[in-house]
Amino acid sequence: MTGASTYDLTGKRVFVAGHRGMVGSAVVRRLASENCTVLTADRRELDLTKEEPTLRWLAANRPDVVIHAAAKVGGIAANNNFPVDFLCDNLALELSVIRASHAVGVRRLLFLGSSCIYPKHAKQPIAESELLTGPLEPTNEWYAIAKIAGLKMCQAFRRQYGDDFISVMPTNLYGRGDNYHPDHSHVPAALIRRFHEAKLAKAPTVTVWGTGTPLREFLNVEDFADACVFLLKNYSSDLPINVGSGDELSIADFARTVAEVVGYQGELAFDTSKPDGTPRKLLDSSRIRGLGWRPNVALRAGLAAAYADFLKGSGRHLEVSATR
Ligand code: GFB
Repeated sequence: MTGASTYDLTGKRVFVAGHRGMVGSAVVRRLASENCTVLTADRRELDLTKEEPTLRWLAANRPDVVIHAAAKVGGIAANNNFPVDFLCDNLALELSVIRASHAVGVRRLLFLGSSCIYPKHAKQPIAESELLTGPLEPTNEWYAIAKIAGLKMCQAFRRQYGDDFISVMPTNLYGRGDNYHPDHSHVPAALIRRFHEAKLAKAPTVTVWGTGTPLREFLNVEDFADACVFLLKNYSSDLPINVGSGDELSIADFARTVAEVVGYQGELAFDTSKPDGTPRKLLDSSRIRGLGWRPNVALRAGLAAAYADFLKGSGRHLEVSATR
């Protein structure tokens, strides 16, 4: 069962929860080329972790579609250091947004998960069927448990009430609007910033966390936003669906690529006191490929665009952790 289905966004009201985050803002940009009305709520206007105000806001604004891109996110160190925030904030957001969406009769909801929902030693490339087949990676199990709960909520609402709620699992994302916090960001933003600062300081070495051996797959956020819109229009199933690029490389090779893009010519040093996280995380994206979607942005070109964005200062340089 592929989950192929068609839904027309023309004339629909689409609420993007978390529109200031890296993913939410990319989804808003992508939706601009659809013939729909995009709804957003400023964080000062609406706290999405609170169900009553969220319900009132949705009832007043009547979206047909909700894209739940609001989440507490961060890299391996942030996940490790703030387990309460990653577990509780994300659960609160899911309960509030998903239940309120059901209550006001939202027609379609797209929930964003993460590749870290899969077991640490999942079979590679990771098919959706690997979910809950083994223990999670300890550095991000709090976030993973919250995201698994979100996808289970979508399945539960679909089973009990027939709601058309779907879940999408992106691989590691990077791109415009990322969070460049030196300690709490994901590896692409962390290294763009570190290599840039080292280039300016003419520093002889740059430190990369861990052994450099973990393998990661990276997808540009503009491609991911395109996949989200594609799935809204073409996919309906209780099975989560993976979205990856197939661009897998070691963290050491990734760091060398970022250094080249930034123009840093010094040496790399690996700090093995820092965690590696899961050894490999390559998604099996054959289901979305089978529906006809393909990524467009090559890694080096995407990193060059992300670096240009960083230089413009449009990322979030100092926040403790990102979106919502
Ligand atoms: O991006 P990252 O934090 O995400 O780290 P995960 C990826 C790899 O890069 C790890 C290494 O092996 C890190 O040790 N790395 C090297 C660095 N230098 C750095 C650095 O300066 N900063 C960071 N952050 N990493 C996350 C989860 O895991 O994946 C999240 O913790 C989320 O919850 C995300 O699911 C997609 O791939 O390890």
